[in-house]
Amino acid sequence: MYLSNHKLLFCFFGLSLILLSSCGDESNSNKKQNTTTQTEQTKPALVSPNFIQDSAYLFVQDQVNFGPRFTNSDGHTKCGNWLVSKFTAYADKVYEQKADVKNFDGKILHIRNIIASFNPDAKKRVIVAAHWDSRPYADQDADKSKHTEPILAADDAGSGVAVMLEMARVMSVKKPEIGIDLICFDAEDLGKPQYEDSYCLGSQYWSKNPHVKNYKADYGILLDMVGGRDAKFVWESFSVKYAESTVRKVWDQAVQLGYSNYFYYYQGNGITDDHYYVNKIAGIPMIDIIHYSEQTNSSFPPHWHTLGDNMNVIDRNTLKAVGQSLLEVVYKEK
Ligand code: AHN
Ligand code: ZN
Repeated sequence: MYLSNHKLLFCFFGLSLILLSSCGDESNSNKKQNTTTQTEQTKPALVSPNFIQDSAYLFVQDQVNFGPRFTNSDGHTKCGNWLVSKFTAYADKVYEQKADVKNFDGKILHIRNIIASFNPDAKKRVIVAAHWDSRPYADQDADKSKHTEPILAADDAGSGVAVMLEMARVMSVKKPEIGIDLICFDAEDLGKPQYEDSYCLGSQYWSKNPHVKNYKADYGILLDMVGGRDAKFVWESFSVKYAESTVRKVWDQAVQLGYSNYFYYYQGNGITDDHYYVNKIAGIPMIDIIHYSEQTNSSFPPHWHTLGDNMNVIDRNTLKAVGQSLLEVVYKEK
């Protein structure tokens, strides 16, 4: 009797355990389902096609494979030809703007601005731009003996152009409603701080001589060092001065897509970059998305203008955060 009671008790506990554990399973699976549903609900559906980060990464690598690409160099000519052929395959129309301009040292630079247009006849237009030339001297390198060596410029040129190439690839499959001009500015990065207006020679030229007569765009977005690991982007002050509504639009979109670890609502310094001349000379409101660092006096990332600006600093996730946010902004425009 005692034994059978024990047996009964055992059975009771055994059964309870099975019941309890199955209840637990059920509530767990309910929770899982709820979580899944919630994630699906809070993650906004994209109106734009997918920006493939591995593809963008390879576009950085492709450029770096040409070696240094500073204006007047052999790598520059080869990379320029490659860019024209890639953009010709993706865009409706490609313009090449060639000119001779003077460098701060008096030497003549053979510059080449490359413009890839989608829906060239659309009235509403948005510019996405980046410089494509690389700096001929690593004058910020910790090793002084390297200051006259040219850099590979994976980030400081390569990343912005790579984002534009991936945007072009995606837009060739499904066109946005508005007109888009992807502008690769030349000769941005040969300047010296002590010479006024010695940077951004390609954008200065384009702003005085746009690629089409009476060219107009609603706004522009400049990309500069948009591939670095853990990059932060803040509100660069010329962008805010000339195009605050565009800054807000891009940052809000990026945050909505979950990229608040890259895009910060923080007031930064003013940077004399291509957008400065497009704003001042061409009168087109243009913002600058540029890597901001708290670690350096320059506010640029530690690899800036050093031999360290190579593939090792590039992170696909940064390219994705910038590229998908821009696509989403562009595909929402009517
Ligand atoms: C200045 O240092 C004033 N402008 C730098 C713009 C730049 C160079 N962006 C990338 N490389
Ligand atoms: Zn630079």
